[in-house]
Amino acid sequence: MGSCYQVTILNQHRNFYLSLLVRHTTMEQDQTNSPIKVNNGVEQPEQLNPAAIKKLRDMSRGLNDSRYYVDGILKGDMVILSKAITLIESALPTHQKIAQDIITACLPHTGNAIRVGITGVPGAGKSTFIEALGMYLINKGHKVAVLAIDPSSQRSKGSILGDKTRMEQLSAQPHSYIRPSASAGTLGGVARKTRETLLLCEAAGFDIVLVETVGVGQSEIAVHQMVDFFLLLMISGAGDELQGIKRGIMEMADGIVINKADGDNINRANKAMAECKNALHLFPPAESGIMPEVTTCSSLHHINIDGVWNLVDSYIIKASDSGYLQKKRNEQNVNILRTYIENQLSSQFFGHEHIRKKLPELEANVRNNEMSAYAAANDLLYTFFSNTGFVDPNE
Ligand SMILES: Nc1nc2c(ncn2[C@@H]2O[C@H](COP(=O)(O)OP(=O)(O)OP(=O)(O)O)[C@@H](O)[C@H]2O)c(=O)[nH]1
Ligand SMILES: [Mg+2]
Repeated sequence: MGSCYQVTILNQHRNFYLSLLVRHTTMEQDQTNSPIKVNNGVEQPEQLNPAAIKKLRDMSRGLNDSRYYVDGILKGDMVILSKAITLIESALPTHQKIAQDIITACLPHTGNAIRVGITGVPGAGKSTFIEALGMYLINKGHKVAVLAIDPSSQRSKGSILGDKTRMEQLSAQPHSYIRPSASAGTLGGVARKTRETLLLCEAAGFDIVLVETVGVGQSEIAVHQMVDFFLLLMISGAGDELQGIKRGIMEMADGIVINKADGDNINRANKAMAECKNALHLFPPAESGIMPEVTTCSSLHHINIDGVWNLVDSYIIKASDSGYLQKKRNEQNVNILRTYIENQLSSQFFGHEHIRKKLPELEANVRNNEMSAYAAANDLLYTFFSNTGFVDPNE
């Protein structure tokens, strides 16, 4: 019974307060007459996690709005540039799609940089040289981007980070941008990503792009196909047979620099320079019509870095005056198209389940002379094309 009584009292109280509340709200907010003291509103805490909301917004922006990236890149925003390069490097089809949109929109703003490829045997001093040349160019008022092609899986992330510490001064400069190589993959894939990164760097206002090859063999060809000037860095005394540098690579070079010309190494460096000059005379004339120059420098002690740059610069002037530079870039574009098609066809062909099943048997037949190579190839090609339509790699 007692509890019933309590409930009635409570209800009476509640009704009384409710009527006061109604009166109060109809009193046109006249607080002086209000029997209830009105406190200032207390802000409600956020119901949603702002960090998560921002992340979602960024994600949807990332996936939908290439404009966000393009605007940022054209303003020279390095953070946005880095994010866009990460999309280029991503294997996710949605990321690839937006990356291609970004590149297409940036294309009209590319082509304004001098593109220099740098190659040389391991330990020739490429990273040290890039640090010295980069600092020299920054001091001359340039904006310098440094990229690398490294398709080899042997090189760990650690040594790429090592490169960054070797470029300590350069990486601290606001007008420099150093991007280590895209993670290991096929050379074709890594080269494409580096080339696309190069284009975005140009759109972001970098007027000199240095591309270091840190692989061996084929990566030189990949770099050669994306630069205006291909520089071969050599050292003296590392063997008579031109340090295992293949003749083909020397032939590709637009200029050769003998590095580490310092201390008691200067004489040897000069001797190596003379040998190189002689060797170059034996090569057929370069397609550019410009004879490759040879010089020496010390990257460690910053000796003759300006001389090396003059060599690059005078080549660029001659090649653009003759129209060769434009022709070379146009050809490079077409080469990229062809190489990309070849890579796609090849990976789709050899990756196809029917081919993977059939190939070992036909290879064995060919090996044992039971079938001609052409017949086996045609059999496989027929199998492939009769079982496939075009597969968009971005789908
Ligand atoms: N004396 C002297 N040593 C140099 C010079 N340039 C580079 N070195 C040294 O040579 C070594 C190799 O230099 P790196 O710049 O790492 O050579 P790299 O070609 O980038 O080497 P990888 O990235 O391994 O292919 C380092 O110990 C440098 O300090 C130079 O001009 N003179
Ligand atoms: Mg290096």
